[in-house]
Amino acid sequence: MAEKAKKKRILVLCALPYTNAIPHVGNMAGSHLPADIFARYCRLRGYETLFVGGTDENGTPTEVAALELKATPRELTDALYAVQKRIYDWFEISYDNFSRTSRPIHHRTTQEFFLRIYGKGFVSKGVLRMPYCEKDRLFLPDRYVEGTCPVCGYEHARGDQCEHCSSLLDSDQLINPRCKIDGSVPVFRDTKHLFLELGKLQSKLEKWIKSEKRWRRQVSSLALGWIKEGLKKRSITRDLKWGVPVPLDGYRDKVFYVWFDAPIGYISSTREWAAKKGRPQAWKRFWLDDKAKIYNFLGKDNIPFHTIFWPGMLIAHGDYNLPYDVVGYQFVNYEGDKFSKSRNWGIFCERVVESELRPDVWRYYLTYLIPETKDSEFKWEDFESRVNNELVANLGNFVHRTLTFAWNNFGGVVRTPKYGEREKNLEGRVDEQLNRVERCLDEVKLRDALTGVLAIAGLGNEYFQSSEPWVLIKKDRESCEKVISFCLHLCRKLSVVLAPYTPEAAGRIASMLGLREIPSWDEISTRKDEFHVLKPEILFKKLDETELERVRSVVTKSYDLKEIFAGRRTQSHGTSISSPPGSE
Ligand code: B3M
Ligand code: ZN
Repeated sequence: MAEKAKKKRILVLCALPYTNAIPHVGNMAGSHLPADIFARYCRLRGYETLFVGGTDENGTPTEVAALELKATPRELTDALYAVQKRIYDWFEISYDNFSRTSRPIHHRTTQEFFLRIYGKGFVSKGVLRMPYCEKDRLFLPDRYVEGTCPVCGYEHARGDQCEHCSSLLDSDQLINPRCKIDGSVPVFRDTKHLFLELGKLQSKLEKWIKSEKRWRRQVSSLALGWIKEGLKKRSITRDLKWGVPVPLDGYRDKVFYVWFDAPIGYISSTREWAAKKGRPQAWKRFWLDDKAKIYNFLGKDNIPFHTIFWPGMLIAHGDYNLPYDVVGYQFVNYEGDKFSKSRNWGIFCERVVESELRPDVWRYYLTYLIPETKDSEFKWEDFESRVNNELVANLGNFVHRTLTFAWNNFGGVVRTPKYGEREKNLEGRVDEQLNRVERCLDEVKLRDALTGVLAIAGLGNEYFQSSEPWVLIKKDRESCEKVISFCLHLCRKLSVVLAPYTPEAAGRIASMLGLREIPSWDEISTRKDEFHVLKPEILFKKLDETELERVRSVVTKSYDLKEIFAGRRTQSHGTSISSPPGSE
């Protein structure tokens, strides 16, 4: 069984954030964190695992942001890539490679990809009526334009997609279009473009989507909804300067549409990883060999692109693996409303790194917010109670009381005696929970799995409490050692199952248990002859009102992009984004 499990090959991909969209904790809980938990689990299982991502730096989103900051797209993305990278590092998101779609390897990969599908007849030429600003003498692509959604009537739909109903749009479909920058009404003019012939891919896509039984229902039903409407060709080029140039005569002054090149970023980031490893062909193990299973983690509004548009591109190309699971999530809200940077409503990652709370505390609570089947909501009251009642009073307490007892009463050295009926029964109940954790993690039900982890700590606490080792130590040292040994083995198990969620705490548990490292998943039930425990330290501190208020006042004030950008640009070597000039 273990041998077979080892042979799995898993590629974990997280949707590439736009460089200028510095994440809030909802973004963290809605893609990076679950992708990381899953990747860490796969590594613990001994699977051949690769987890890659990067920043999505091309096209309109970047041009618009740069324009607003009076910077070049290059300056902007250089500065903000560093900010983004630092945030994921702080949260211990264990990317094996975190690339940028502005890098040459990505340009090359995108152009090769395009030429291939063009050669196979999946790209057609055509003319688009695009909004054109007569004042600036420039075509206004997708995100420069907003208007009313023709599908649901939402008034702030973007030229490429309605954020409200997720419909994919072209800007000439918008009712009452207006320029996003100055609000003026654009005129429409013809311009030559290239199109992906999605219609030609419809039947293959439909067959594929219907055959994928493990997807969440909300993902399949959204995807099948688009199929039912009938797929139409979709433009893949834009009249912009910043992006991947189109390598085709007659179109060389254009760049690719950002949603065309961005998903190819998954491949180029894998290629970059392989090149950095000095094994330039190794990326093929994940993309060309169908033994590899690809898991895509993404938010709700990215679902159509990952179930239709990108798989359509992959089918057109013909060589690459399609996603095995499209783990599409719902939305995370904040205290009864949507997150909003402009209204300063939410918790912002560039401030969380200054919160002086361990990343694990955030990771723990954010795991509960992974919107697996429905929208979730960050609530401070809930944060406080989960941290204090679960992380501190259940998990932390069990580990701490066990280690402290072993340290104070056995000088840290605890042998493993023969266990009795009681321990064997309890072991059975623990194994049930372990199986549940494993099953849930395999199915990417990350929150349910964490509930199983807590249940194990709960069983440990019950056993410790009812065994009264503080009484036993005075009259029956041997029985007492049995209880503590059993609890230490439970702590060891916890260090394994906690590792995907709270990696730092899991590592500290292992090291306080005197282990060299966190055991692998296969060794979870191994019985050790004895433990040599180190002097225990508190695992997690209780959050009192004052501390909570302090944290809250730090993390709920976002820096605006201007401050962050200015802060980065002036510190050429600094890694800190903690004090952009003028923010104090
Ligand atoms: N950057 C959209 C987003 O951040 C886009 C994802 C690209 S994944 C290939 O929501
Ligand atoms: Zn809509």
